[in-house]
Amino acid sequence: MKKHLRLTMVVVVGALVLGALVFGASCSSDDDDGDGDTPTNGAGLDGDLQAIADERGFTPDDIRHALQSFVPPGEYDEYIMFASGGHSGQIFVIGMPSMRLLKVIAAFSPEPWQGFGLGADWGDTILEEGNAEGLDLTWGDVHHPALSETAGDYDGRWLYANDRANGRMAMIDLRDMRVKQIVDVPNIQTSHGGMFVTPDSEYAMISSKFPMVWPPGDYADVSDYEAKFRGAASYLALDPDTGQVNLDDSFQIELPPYTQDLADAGKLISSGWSFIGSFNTEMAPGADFDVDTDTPIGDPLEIGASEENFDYLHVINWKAAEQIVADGKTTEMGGLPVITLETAVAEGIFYLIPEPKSPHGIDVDPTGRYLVVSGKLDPTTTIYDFEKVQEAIANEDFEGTDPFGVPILNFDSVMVGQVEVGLGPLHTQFDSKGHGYTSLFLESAIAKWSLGDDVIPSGETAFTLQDKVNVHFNIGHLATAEGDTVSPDDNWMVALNKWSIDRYAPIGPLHPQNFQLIDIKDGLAMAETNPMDLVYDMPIGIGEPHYVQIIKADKIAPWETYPAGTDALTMEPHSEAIVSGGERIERDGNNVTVWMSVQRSHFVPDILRVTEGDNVTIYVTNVEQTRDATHGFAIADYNVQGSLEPGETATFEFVADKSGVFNFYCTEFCSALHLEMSGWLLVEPASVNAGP
Ligand code: CUK
Ligand code: CUA
Repeated sequence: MKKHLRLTMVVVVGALVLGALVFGASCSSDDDDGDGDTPTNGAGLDGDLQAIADERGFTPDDIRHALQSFVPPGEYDEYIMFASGGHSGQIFVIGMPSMRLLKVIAAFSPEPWQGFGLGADWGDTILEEGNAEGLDLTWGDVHHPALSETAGDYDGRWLYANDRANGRMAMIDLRDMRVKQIVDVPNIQTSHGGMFVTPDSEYAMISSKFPMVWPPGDYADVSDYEAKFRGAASYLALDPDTGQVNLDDSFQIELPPYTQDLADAGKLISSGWSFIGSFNTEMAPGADFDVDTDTPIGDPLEIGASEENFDYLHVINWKAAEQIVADGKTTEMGGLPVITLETAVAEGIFYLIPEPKSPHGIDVDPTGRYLVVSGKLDPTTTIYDFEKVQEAIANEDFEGTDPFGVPILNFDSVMVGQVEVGLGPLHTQFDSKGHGYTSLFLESAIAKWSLGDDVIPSGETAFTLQDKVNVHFNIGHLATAEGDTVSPDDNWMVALNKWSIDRYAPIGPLHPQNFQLIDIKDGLAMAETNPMDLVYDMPIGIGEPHYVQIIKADKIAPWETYPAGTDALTMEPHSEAIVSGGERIERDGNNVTVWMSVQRSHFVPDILRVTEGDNVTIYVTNVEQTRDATHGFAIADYNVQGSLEPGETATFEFVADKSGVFNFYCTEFCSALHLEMSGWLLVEPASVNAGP
């Protein structure tokens, strides 16, 4: 394996040097350096490099792709990709174009390395915050990460992500790339249309997926779906200084009991609006089961939900909704002001647009003008023009209302293009030159197509297919660099594939997910001269990522260490932080409090004596300010483990309910004497002190 890696490096590094020479001489087939070697595969290499390329069976394309994505040892990637971790409940931080995994951010699930949820206060506090009533939730299903924005551009401050399974959201501070908040969003049970951040990070949007009994907390049978179930669109207000969600300024809008799917926020001309796709506007609950005959009665959900040819794109004016909330025309539910469906219709802030059969993605182009939806069961991508949407609303150009009185805009009045992209279109991303890139799940491909005349390069025809590239396999989302901003970067795209058959060495029935890096440089040129080019495969063996956002690395300014004595939960000085020499132990009845320091290579104090049944609180400060000097604090047989970054103070609280002598140790190999970095927790049996 080592040899394999080294060879690759030699080929690639060498090729960089020689490639310049060879291309500089504008001659790739002759013997440039005069040493008598003759290139054999047309890659323009010579000497040892050619021999290595031949031995390893590299084609000229392989070598070119290696050069495109390779980042030399010690150098940084240009982009950081934040990938949802699916049912791992985490978020992955990946360098691009090298596709190196840099970090796993714990969010909804306990994570042992960072000690998230294993005894240290920051993780325990946050996980508890996200607990549904009476239940310790220990996982989430992260689908859509969303970076904070300023003027429609990623600003590198915060990251949000939804929990598809439990209707929650997490907020991550990019200064330390740790989760700071989990919110169990009121009035929704599951979530899918989120997170999406409005262009100036006013709100993080999240909507329900499956409608729930309304008002929440009541009980109703699914046969009462239409009458008793509702969805909700949530606009979670973000604190402009901390990025945290402030529920006091947040609100929701009641939605019909359709299954709301993906969502996106408007930008530039569509700023102040939001869009949510939906399916199952048939309101089919699924098939009941006859227990006498053991057969289903009626259609399964997938059939019932696919009867109609159109579902509805929800078009919501959140800017106008703010005023309705300010005017108090809301109903309080679950602690949030809710604009009822009736009010939303009466106030003219909610409209529907027919969208072809069982749509999935809704994506707003960088100009904010084009709204792109794709029907999973329709081989076309449909494009609406926001300007025409505004006209239709102003002219009341409706083709009726839905069963809840929501006006349905005339499809033909607002639709400006349909592109036949291929089978199973799901999601669309954009470059800055008027192109959409749509993932084709069934076809395992990406289609590149052109938007309207006002944004495409001259020479291209509006709303036509330009190019296709195969991916491997069953692509879900895709993302372009800076893709959800008002100015995408026109260079890289990542395909997020669900299946990876035959792409990697067999590792058993569970295969990795497959990220594929695709070159879309010079996105402005015609496809014949600049086709999309598949460059690199990256396996992901930790959950199922759904979506990623990709930001220029230099837009983020992460801390190198925490300022001395920082509470990672608040990013403020910890009230119990100490400096070296400030260590102490205090006892007050049954409560034992320890102020402990850690540094290479010792804990102070390193012997702790408590009595069985004591409430133990240990404030641990990593008193180092050296970058990367991380220590851990783990207690054997007590299920306690935490990671302490330089400068961090964390609190470990537990009841010493088990007597005995327990080793504690540093879990990071921090120094030459790391193995010596340990101590003892002596829990004296209660009876010893019980007295006569
Ligand atoms: S969804 Cu996963 S492939 Cu949750 Cu964004 Cu479309
Ligand atoms: Cu500190 Cu090992």
